Amino acid sequence: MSDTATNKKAILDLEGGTCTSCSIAIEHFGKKLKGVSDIYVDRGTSTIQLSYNGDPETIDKIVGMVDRIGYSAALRTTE
Ligand SMILES: [Cu+2]
Repeated sequence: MSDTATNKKAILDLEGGTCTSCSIAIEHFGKKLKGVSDIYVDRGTSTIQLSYNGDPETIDKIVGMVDRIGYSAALRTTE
């Protein structure tokens, strides 16, 4: 899956979905997405901490996945 040399990080603001089962679902489905090397829901700050391949499309997939679960995520920062 991840044969990418670059590993970038992004933080997304998460609206809702911060209870234990939702954050587990987001992490579970997020890890299956191509280009994602690590995903972690920080319930304290209502953010998604993402390590990925740097492709904006990967961010879109995360946002879409969160949306399908019934919550919303928006990109805050990338580095
Ligand atoms: Cu929940």
